[in-house]
Amino acid sequence: MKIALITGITGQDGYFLTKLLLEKNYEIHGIVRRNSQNSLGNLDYLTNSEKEKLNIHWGDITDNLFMDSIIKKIKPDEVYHLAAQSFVGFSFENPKFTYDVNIGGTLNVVNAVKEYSSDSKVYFAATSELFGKVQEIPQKETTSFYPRSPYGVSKLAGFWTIKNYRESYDLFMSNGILFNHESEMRGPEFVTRKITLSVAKISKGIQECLELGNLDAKRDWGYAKDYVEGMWKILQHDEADDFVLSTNETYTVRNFVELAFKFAGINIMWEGCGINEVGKDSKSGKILVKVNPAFFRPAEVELLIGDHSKAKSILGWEPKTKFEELVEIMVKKDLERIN
Ligand code: NAP
Ligand code: G4F
Repeated sequence: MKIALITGITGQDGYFLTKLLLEKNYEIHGIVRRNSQNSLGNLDYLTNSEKEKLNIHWGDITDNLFMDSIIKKIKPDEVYHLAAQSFVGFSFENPKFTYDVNIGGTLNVVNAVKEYSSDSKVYFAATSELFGKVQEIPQKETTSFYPRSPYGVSKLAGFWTIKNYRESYDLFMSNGILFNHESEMRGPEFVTRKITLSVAKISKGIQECLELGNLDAKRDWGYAKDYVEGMWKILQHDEADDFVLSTNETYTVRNFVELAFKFAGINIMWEGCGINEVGKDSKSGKILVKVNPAFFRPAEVELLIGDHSKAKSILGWEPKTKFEELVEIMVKKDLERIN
């Protein structure tokens, strides 16, 4: 039985990766930060029998003594390092905290592996935010990086730490440069889930309006369940390397809003421009979407569109879920939850 350690197991990807590795019969260890409710986050959506199979270790990746002792004790075959302060908007307000977790925490993970379990394979959750102000369209492994936020800069340090440890100490450490991937388990502050939750509430009459920032930002949005399969494939490959995982399609926030309302039976009509633009219910004329500059970012990533051909040819990985299906899954689940 293979042993896996997942940092960030309570997050969106942690949930789907746990389900995948349970299916593959792994012994799973997960790191969970202590919180006052003893909450296991998204893991609470697992069945009791799934939960009973997990080995939870309470601790924080910024604690190097904790990371050393865990790695020394478990000696995992595979480490999926997903834990991070992952919200770009928050990173502008809390850059130091973001650097401490995303850079310091990553260093603790890889250094513990180097010192105490050098046969472990490590997956690092890098990101399309590395491309930021894009230098090439579409973005692939060879595209130059230009991060646009403290989050992006912190992940760039993580990316190079992985590469540097791989080259310096002959360790199996790989970067997954993943484009946005969403799901019904996505945190409510990310734009996709914010939209689908609001659409569900608005359609049930318990929310008046959805306030958003930049409606024209373009993202390459896939389904998280498909992407954790790619993470696993990256660690099954016979050599450590860096891979882009993406859908190779891009849509605006505005497209996401229109489609999400459509799945709730509402047709959105846009009027006005800039911060005065509004989205109205085409039947009733009621304003359902407004622009609120509080959600603009000091520096924006305007366009992301990936090229996953390396992952396709080397790993045989391809996303299965199309944009429309993703939006439908998320809206349906939020309608179900609100009901
Ligand atoms: P997420 O839902 O925000 O999950 C982040 C996880 O990290 C949570 O389990 C969180 O625990 C944990 N964590 C944060 N700080 C920690 C600390 N100091 N010690 C221990 N655990 C800590 O993120 P996600 O969407 O699953 O993404 C997983 C990873 O992929 C992240 O590194 C993210 O930056 C990266 N990524 C995500 C995407 C995407 O589109 N989803 C794309 C590219 C890269 P709590 O539950 O206690 O907060
Ligand atoms: O959903 P977002 O907050 O995701 P963002 O910034 O693309 O970051 C996510 O994907 C990255 C991969 O590229 C990950 F590395 C990262 O951890 C995270 O998972 O914002 C998406 C876009 C942005 O352009 C933002 O300005 O939506 C725009 N937006 C417009 N109104 C909004 C809002 N974003 C949020 N969160 N809230 C709004 O009201």
